[in-house]
Parts: sequence; C-alpha cells; structure tokens
Amino acid sequence: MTTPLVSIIGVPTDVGAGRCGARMGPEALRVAGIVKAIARFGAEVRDCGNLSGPSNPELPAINGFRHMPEVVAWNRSLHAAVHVELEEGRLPIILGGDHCLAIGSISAIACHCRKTGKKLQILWFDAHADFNTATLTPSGNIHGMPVACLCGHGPAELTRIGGTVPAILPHQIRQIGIRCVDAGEKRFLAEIGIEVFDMRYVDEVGMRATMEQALAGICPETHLHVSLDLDFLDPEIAPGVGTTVRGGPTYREAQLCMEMIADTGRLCSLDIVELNPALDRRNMTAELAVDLVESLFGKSILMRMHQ
Ligand SMILES: [Mn+2]
Repeated sequence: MTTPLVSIIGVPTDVGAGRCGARMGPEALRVAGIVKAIARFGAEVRDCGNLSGPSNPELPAINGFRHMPEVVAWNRSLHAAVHVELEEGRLPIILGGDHCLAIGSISAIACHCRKTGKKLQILWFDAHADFNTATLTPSGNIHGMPVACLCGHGPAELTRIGGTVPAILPHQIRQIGIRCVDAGEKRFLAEIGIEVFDMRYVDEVGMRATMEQALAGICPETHLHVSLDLDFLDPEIAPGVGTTVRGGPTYREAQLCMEMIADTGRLCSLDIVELNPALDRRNMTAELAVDLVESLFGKSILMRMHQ
C-alpha cells in the first residue's frame, strides 16, 4: 500500500492576465482548505509555499506581448520547482496565478514524461482555447497563449522553457468547456488539430459522453495532467475569475468531470489557475475549487492505495 505524495506549489502572480488579483489565488485556495481536503484522502501533502518572482508592472504590450520578461521569470522558476517534485516521485499541484503558468508546469511535466517513457495526456478545462499568438491576440495578455506556446507557436523565450520544441504535440491535449474563441484562433486550432469539446458539444451529447471521449485511450503508462482554469465553470457558481463567460458547466457537470478523472486512477499533476479573489464573493469560487479537487483525489487515491 503506497501513500500518494502530493506537493502544493503556490505561484502568486497575474503578470499574464489582463486584470490584477490572481496573485492572491494561492492564499485564497489555502484559506478554503485545499491542503486538508487532499490529506483527508490519505495522501501525504507537502505545502512547498509560494514561489517568488517579479511583481506586476502593469504595462502595455511590447511587440504583441505584455510583461514578457516577468512571464518568462515566473515560468522558469515554476518549471524548475515542478521538475524537482516530479523527480522525487511526487504529484505536483500548482496553485495559480494566471494561466500563463501552464507553460512552466506542462513543459516540466513533458520533460519528465520523455525521460521516464510515460505517455502524457492533458485535459484542458477552460472557457477559452488559450491558443492565441502575438499576431492573433488583440490584448497581448500571455494567459491567452499557453497552449500555442506549448505546441511550439510563440516567442522562443516561452516555447523553449522546457528545452524541447514543441514541448507537446497537439494530440496530447484535449480541451473541454470552450465557449469563447475568436475567428483567427478557431482557424489555427482546426489547422493544428487540437481536439476541442466545446459547450455546444457538451449540450448536445452530455458531459458523460464528452468525458468518455476526452479520456479515451488512457492506459497504465499514461501521465494524466489536468489544467483547470476556473473560468471553465459557469460564472453563476464561480464568479471569482477575471474573464467570465456565460453558459459554462453546472456544479454537477463539473463534479462528474472530476469523478470520471478520478476513476482512471492516472492523475499525476494538476494546475488550478485564474482564481481572482478580488472578484470573488466570500471565497465561494475557491471553496468550489476545493470541492472539485476533493472529487478529483478521493477516488484516484483509493485506487492507488490498493495497488
Ligand atoms: Mn485559460
């Protein structure tokens, strides 16, 4: 019987976002009880505290990117921190922070999978595809670009953080809950061949069938990474994010996603990003995130315990 080893890494920054506040995300998730919630299921949880890095200069875009040096600095240190935890056989949970941080976390996870011969599969829960580039994006906010960067489309400072370009291949990522994509981004996504289960699809076939397809092909060698942008959820239940989009999944649909992931027993790393406590109501979005994490861990940890 092995005890799952979980490491929590806080990354208090919003340098990739359009509005400030996500830098308070890690503390709000701790206040909502994330450490205890995971430990309850028999995991040994190590809270590594918060990484440190440059503050948010709140400047306009330069050559199509806002805060490039700061985004690079945060992602480099996150890459290193995730690498250390994976080397020790631990399951890292990244508390963001905005979604630009997925560049650092997923590039480290991809390196680890290449080294250990594991098959990386990423589930990207989001209202947005995050597949913008400097030419496509009007704002230059890098939290709208991590998927493009990970697939090798973006500035070298970001695409090369993990050493291998591209860090991941389009077939390794599946997106769920998407409902806000601009025209250029849509064309690019289709061209690249990323599998997108948008809200129209969820409406038509239901969340269970959607998740069955999103999880298809998972095997004992799979390293399953979940990147959970809290704007995936309907703003009625999750108001504490910077870029709300109406028409997201309900509480039960989101719980079903997490439970079906837990059933696979293959969850090996997790990002929880875009929580903005300045926009939240009485920490309800943080508490909802903790509820979801409980579902994500309850069952998968029980399965690991019987291995
Ligand atoms: Mn996102």
